[in-house]
Amino acid sequence: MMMKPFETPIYVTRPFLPPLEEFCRGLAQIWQSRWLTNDGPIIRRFASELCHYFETDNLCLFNNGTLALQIALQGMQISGEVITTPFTFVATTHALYWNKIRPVFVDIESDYYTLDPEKVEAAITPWTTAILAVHVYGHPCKLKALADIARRHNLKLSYDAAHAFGVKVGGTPIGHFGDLSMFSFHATKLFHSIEGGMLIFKESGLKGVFDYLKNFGFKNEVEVVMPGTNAKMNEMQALMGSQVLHYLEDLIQKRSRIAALYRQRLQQVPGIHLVPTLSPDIRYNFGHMPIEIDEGAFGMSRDAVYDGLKQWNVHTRRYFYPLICDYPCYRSLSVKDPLIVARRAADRILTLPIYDSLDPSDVEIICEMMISLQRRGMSPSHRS
Ligand code: T4K
Repeated sequence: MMMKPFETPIYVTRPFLPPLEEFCRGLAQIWQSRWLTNDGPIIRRFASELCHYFETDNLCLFNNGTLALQIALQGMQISGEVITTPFTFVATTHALYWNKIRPVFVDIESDYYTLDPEKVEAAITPWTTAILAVHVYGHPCKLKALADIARRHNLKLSYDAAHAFGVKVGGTPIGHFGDLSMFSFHATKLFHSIEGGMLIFKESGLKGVFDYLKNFGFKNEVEVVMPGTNAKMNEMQALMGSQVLHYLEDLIQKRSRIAALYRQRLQQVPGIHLVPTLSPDIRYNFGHMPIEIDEGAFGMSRDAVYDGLKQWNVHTRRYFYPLICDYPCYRSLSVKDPLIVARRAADRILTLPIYDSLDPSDVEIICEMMISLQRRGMSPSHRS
């Protein structure tokens, strides 16, 4: 079958937007109050909605996830070496770098691409102070094993939960695990506030520290108690977040149907490897749709599929290629672990379009396109 390109681009994601009239009603309140930022009424309401959603008071909002994580590390006084994953968005490592912490990259496990606890334990040195693990694609890390290592070695355990809003394990929101979790509310996320970030943490004493650090260290008009920065969320962001929150369950449901359709259409395709079904006690958020392409069995490389789909106006992404340790700014770090699984994942994973408004018939076409690419890849003329 001859495939025709989509007339309008299909992106890896599109942000959900609440009905415009609903957002305008919120904007009218902002116009009336003339309170735009610095702990205004909407951000306070948004924070309390999130406290309710996450069943905690230990929560702090920021203008983006990267600064939230930087401030988290600073506020917890993490230093020395931190064991982390190279298979993540670059901001995870940048947050360590900005705190003058040495990232120690270790490998991931092959099912869900999260940190491999055995590799973590093997990498501990006298300088190790913490583990920074990532619930990549919203897949929960090996929570119990990591908690056990952290406890035995007296290390802080922090999670980059940028992808994991809405994920629960055994009914417990994912932010409750470890000492601290950072969530990103960027426009490309399932849950967003245009830009935004959040920390959830165990130790209630950290709230005051994080509040100072995100607001220049101001205690009052004349006292600055620490050298903070400016990482405050504003009222427009909070308004968007507060409204998107009301639609969250519906968004997850819609995405779960898209993911099921992809799985059904792609599971029999030779050379396409789907993420194993998550354990039934995990409530997943379907934030991403990663697949692995095994070049030998599929007949075409992941990059060729990426290029082929692009010609048909389907813009997939190679989250997360290259590995962070291969970026020039981190290449000088010595990496002892051969990172076999992470390298394979970075070379093979393609993240397919998934968002609430993606038309199921377009998902069918995207799958047909991949199958058509495979036929082309298998043909002798393409191979020669
Ligand atoms: N830790 C992890 C594990 C993360 O993944 C991230 C962020 C962070 C930390 C840091 O959190 P933040 O500081 O960002 O809160 C995107 C996002 O910018 C980034 O937030 C995200 N991770 C990362 C995985 O993806 P890009 O450069 O791939 O995004 P971009 O602009 O190419 O957007 C992807 C597609 O989304 C576009 O092709 C079209 C669509 N799109 C995008 C935007 C911004 C829209 O339709 N509308 C939009 O407004 O980084």
